[in-house]
Amino acid sequence: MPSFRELLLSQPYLLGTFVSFNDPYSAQILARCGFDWLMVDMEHSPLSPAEMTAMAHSTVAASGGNCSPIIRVPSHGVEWIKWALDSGAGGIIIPMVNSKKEVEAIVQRALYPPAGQRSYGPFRAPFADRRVTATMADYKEHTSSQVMVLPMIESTEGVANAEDIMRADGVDGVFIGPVDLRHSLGLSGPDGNEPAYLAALQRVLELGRRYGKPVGILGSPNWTARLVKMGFKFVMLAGGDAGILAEAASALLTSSRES
Ligand code: 3PY
Ligand code: MG
Repeated sequence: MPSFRELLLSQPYLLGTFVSFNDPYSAQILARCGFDWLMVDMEHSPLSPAEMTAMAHSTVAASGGNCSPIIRVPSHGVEWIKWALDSGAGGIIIPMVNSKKEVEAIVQRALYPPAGQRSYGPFRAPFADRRVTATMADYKEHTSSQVMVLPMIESTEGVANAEDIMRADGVDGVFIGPVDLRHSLGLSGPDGNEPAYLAALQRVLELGRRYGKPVGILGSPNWTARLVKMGFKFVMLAGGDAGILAEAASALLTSSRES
């Protein structure tokens, strides 16, 4: 099965969503629905490292390797980055990265020597990547070389420092958090046509093109086609497991009451 990196660099765009239930079940269901990737969200859900690891492995198993788990860590801390990567996931998304100093520290935590200082112990990685054998000896060669380090740009400071973040060695692309970015611009909601917001998106997209690194974003379904046309290479559909369930349940009740 191709890795998330190989898919992202070869396909026109990838569609994902996020999972937040403290159990592999929603990841299994959504992984079977045809999403290219699922973000396991440790930032805004109180997932333990053990739950995150089970959700990542279930995503791979339920989809036969066709859906890649990408872990959003809750902060830049070395423990989170280590646990997320040791699950064998295809990448990490790191929230609120605002400066060159922050991105350099993240890369140090995510990469093995000589590029970084990651410690070796991917005991659970064989369950996320079939190329890794039980001894894990080949994890370094197969999986770690494919892992994507994806800092989030989601503040005016992050946009101002976007070039430093984008071009940092060890950074493989960036992910825009539109809600936080819009809050930082004094706006609300997940999307909109305000010139300051569109200029921020265009700036990051232009840097992505210049440095040959893919840019992703959270997107509402009615904005997805437009985001892809603008140049976003991976879109995380809003809602996630809880939102999709709530929306489907409301629609079911409404149509049942009207039938
Ligand atoms: C944001 O929009 O701020 C996000 O973090 C999206 O996941
Ligand atoms: Mg955010």
